[in-house]
Amino acid sequence: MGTALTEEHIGIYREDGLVVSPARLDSDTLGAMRDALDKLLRDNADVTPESLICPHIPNGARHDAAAASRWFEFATIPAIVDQVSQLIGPDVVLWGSQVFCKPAATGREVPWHQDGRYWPIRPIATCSVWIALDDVDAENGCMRYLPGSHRSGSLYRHRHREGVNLVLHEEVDPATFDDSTARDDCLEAGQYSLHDVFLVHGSGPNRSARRRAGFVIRFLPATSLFDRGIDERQDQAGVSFSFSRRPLWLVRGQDRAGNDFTIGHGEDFRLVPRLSDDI
Ligand SMILES: O=C(O)CCC(=O)C(=O)O
Repeated sequence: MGTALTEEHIGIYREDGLVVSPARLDSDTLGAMRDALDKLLRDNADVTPESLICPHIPNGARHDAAAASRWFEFATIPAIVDQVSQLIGPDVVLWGSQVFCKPAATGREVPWHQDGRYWPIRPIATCSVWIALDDVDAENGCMRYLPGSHRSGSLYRHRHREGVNLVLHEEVDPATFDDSTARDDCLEAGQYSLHDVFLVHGSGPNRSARRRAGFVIRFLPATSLFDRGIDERQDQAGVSFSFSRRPLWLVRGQDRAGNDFTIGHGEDFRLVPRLSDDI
């Protein structure tokens, strides 16, 4: 760890919308994350593993403060936050995280989408860090992306798509883009990539005999507002939630947009799918 992004990496991020970090997790940290993942999966065996939302936040008895604080440590690894601030500026807010774990053979598809379609952040801005907890490649459903699709800084038309084998139900209308330039974000366990909020990306189902797990950390520049007034309910693989009580942490610099860092802290937090959940 500890390797800063070079000008070349930053250039790739600006040009393509995604860059693989030159750093990787050391083996102790990777081992600790994989152990934490095993526990998370055991404790939430009734929740779709493709959509384990915000393990860095306590979730009552089944995901207590001790378990959450491990994930919070993972979500705020200083070398990773340093790289994020190289990309989005000195004022950085941790606002979300998610485990996308696709079991062998049955793991679901994530349709082509832009993250900005889903989130109440204005102006829309986020850098997501996708950490591979397993080796991920085309066979086990690694993330795929359309290089440069973020550059317009706008959202493409999305359409609703039904299906039990989908993690998300909004996808970029296939008529609006050409996926012939798609690239696979192949990573070894412990490597990670960083991607822009407007990047068109998704992933295929896991048809292999290997699990495909990733831990994603979401950061916004503190020049954007996490706007709790935009309270659209979200539905991911059967997990329904809203963002209204989501706790935020300022992890670098100063807030410049009037974000509220008190809401949601120290409250019970539920990961299980219940329509009344506010996470
Ligand atoms: O893990 C995946 O396949 C999708 C991840 C994703 O959409 C994201 O991190 O924004």
